[in-house]
Formats: sequence, C-alpha cells, structure tokens
Amino acid sequence: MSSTLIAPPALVRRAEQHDTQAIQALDSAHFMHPFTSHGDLAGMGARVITRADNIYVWDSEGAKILDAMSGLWCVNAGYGRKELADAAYQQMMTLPFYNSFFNTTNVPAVQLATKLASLAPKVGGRSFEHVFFSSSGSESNDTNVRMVRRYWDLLGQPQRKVIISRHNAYHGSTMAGASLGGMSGMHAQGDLPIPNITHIEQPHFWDHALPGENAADFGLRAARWLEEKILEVGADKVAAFIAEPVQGAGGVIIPPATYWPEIQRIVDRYGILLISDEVICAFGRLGHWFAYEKFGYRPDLITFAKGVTSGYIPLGGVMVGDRVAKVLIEQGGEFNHGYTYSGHPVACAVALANLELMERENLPGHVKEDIGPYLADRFAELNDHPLVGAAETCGFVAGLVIAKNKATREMFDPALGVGMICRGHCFKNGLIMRAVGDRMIIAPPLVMTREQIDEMMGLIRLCLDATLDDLRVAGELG
Ligand code: PXG
Repeated sequence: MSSTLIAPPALVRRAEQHDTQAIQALDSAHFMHPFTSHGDLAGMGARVITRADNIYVWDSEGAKILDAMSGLWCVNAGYGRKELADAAYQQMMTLPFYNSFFNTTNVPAVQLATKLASLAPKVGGRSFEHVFFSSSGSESNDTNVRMVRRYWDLLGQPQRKVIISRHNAYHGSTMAGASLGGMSGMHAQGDLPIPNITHIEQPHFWDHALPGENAADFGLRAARWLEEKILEVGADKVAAFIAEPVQGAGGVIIPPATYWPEIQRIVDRYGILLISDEVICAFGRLGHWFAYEKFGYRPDLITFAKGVTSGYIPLGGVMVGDRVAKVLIEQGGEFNHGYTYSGHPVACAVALANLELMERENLPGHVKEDIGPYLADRFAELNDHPLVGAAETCGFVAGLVIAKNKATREMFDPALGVGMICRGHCFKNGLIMRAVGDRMIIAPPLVMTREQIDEMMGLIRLCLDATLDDLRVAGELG
C-alpha cells in the first residue's frame, strides 16, 4: 500500500468527501476489528462511519442513518453534545492524566465518585458510597471477580469461589468477562470459562416457557434454577450471582416481573453476593439512574460503563455496596488490584458533564414518563405483523422475535439467517438495528423525540415488510 494513502488528506478530500475504497483497503490491511470475520469483511469492505449528530450517523458515501443502537448501547445523550467535548478539552489542558495509586487522587475522580454515590438509591438499608473505576465493562467485571474473592477470603470463607451466571449473558470479553458471560461461541475459543464459574439457564420466556405456562409462573421457575444450582454446587462454595437486569447483547431478554424478587429471596437465603451488571441498563436506559431500582432488588456490586460518559470516552467501574466496602476497607489492608486509568481525570470530567446534562434534561424521567411508554405502545403495534412472534420493550430497549408461527413459537430454519436478512434491509434503508439470531433489537439514544420514534417505527416496519417479501419469494411462508 502506498504510504501517501496513509496521510489523512488522501482519505478525506473535503469535509464531506471520503475515499471509501482507500479507507476500506487500509482497514482491511491493518485494523483487526472486534468480533469480526476478516475473511468476510475483506470481501465486502467495512462501512465507514464519518460523523454523527443527535440520533443520526453518516457514512463515507454521505448516507444518513438513524442509529437505533446508540453506537453500541452507549450514546445515551445523543451525538454532538458540545459540553462533553468542552469538558474533555478543559480537563486535558488542566490535568490530562495523573494516576490514583500511591495515595494520590484527582478532583474529577473525587467529584464523579461522589456524584455516582448520590445517584444510586438506597435499598433495604444498603447504600453505595464507594466506586472503583476502570475503563470498560469487561475490566469492571474482572474487578468484581477479584473483589468478591477478596471479600470471602477476608471473612474466612476462602472456599466460596464459585460465581453463578447465566447462559446467553454478556459480561465482557476479557478472560473473566467472557467466562462470566454465557456466550457459547466465546467459550468455544480458548478453553473458557475459567474455573469456578458456572451457568444457569436464562429467563427467556419465548425459548424456555412450557406450553401453557404463564409469564409469572415461568419467572418463578426460572429464578429457582439459581437455587437448584446453589444446592448442586454446595451453598458454602458459592460466592456470588451475576446478572444483567435485562439481557442486552443476548437479544433484549426481559425477565417476567416475578423473576427478580425471587432471585433476591434466594441470594438472601444463602447469603451470597448479588452483582448487577448494568453496563447497558444504567444511566436512564430503563428510566432510572440504576436499573436495580426499577426491579426493586438489592445488589451488592453494580457494574457500569458505556452510558456513564454516553460513550464519548471510555470509562467503567463498580459501585461497591456497604456490605463489601466495609469488609474491604476495615479489614482488608491493601487490595492488590487496579488499572493505570482507574479514575482517569479526563474520562471522569466527561462523565460528570454527561451526568449533569442528563440530570438537567431529565433523561431518565423522559424515558420513564414519556418516550419509554410511547415506544412501548408503538412497538406493541408490531405484534400484528405476520413475521413478529413477540415484540416487547423495557424503558428504552426493545426486541422482537421473527417467527414462522407465533402460536406454536416455531422459528425459521437458522440456516436462512432471517435476522441477518432483516438487518440487511435496515442497513439499506438507513436504520441501524441489531440482529441477534432471529431477534431484532434496538436501544436508541435517550434524547429521541416522539416524532423520531415514529420515523424509526416506519423504517422498522418497512424492513420487516421487505424481509417478508424475501421469505415469500423464497417460498418459506407456505
Ligand atoms: N457487561 C455488559 C452487560 C455489557 O453489555 C460488557 C459488560 C463489557 O463492556 P466493554 O466495555 O468491556 O465492552 C458489556 C458490553 C453487542 C455488544 O453485540 C454488547 C457489548 C459489547 C460489545 C458488543 O450487543 N456490551
């Protein structure tokens, strides 16, 4: 590849004019993407996203696309928020970096930890006064594993090592994150999960409810899989249970209302720690600052990332509840764990500006009182569509299952890749909607208006119709 191509002017001729093919060639030659088959990508060329504003992104060919995935479940405040850029600039000019090891701290990290503690509601006499910072959700879940083990060691129960998670959960991509997660494709590569992590089935009504079973009964039965697993492992060996309030990457799996209260009863009964992985669900996504508030359970540790900065800069962390913090602080001495960028001043300054913006615009309230219910109504209308087996929302995430027969819950042959066909139509029609198998999912920016929801729903219906046409032509609908 000619070196002149590497200089930015060769790739970006004018503000709006990109040399797509040259970018794709260099991309293919040098950039290893996450979760990507590079053989396939080389054949098609990556779509080059060049700029964004509000809920839209533009590609290098000038196409405007409605981003119903908020980047990757993170741009909660929408694109183009100048005050977040200003916060980064000012902090970089004041103190771009200093570490928080060796009894040192910095002002934005202190302010952000204080702010987060004030946003996490107290439940059942428990509060979250402490925060451990990282730079991502994966790192935060590694921190959780370290913290949970340290906690039980300090309490003289080092045999409590097992963390129970769920199949089809997503908790990140590091060794611990991928092991905690329940993605079979990830476990298949590299001898995962690591020892002392085990999984139960997910509370996925469509896949696992018995014929005739109602959602409430299914929710209780699904929660009791945790109790069965605790007894199978041995109650004195279980350290913690980790779960997403609503499974995101697994396909927006919303548990029945009976699920979380029963999980709480079980973790209380056996005294195990509860980790709420809110990397997707916190910061307004479900209409609350933190999602455990919506479901009314009492976690001991909360994983966060993504929406804390609206994705403008990497930041993650763990909200450490009193139960764990007290033991670590009062009995623990030095906790031999941390990252160079724990409490990064620029990331923390951007997070503070983002939380202030979300507070001022009342984005959690906007989701809870206005656009969340509106999306729920509009999404429910899709249940009439011949391809839609079930369509549901929770706050500002939504998922629908494309089914061959909704009464019998019969799915299309996976070899057809119906979800990918639908996703292809979305791409062509200027909509970013994700396919997880044959589930189509969205998590739009929380600044969306009702008019923009209408625009998005029009596109979703258009893409479902186009998918239906394809299936009819292929003779798949009888
Ligand atoms: N926990 C949860 C619940 C997540 O959704 C992570 C942890 C890991 O965060 P980091 O920042 O390390 O990526 C996530 C991330 C998808 C997709 O395909 C979802 C995520 C990441 C990549 C892809 O939906 N969620």
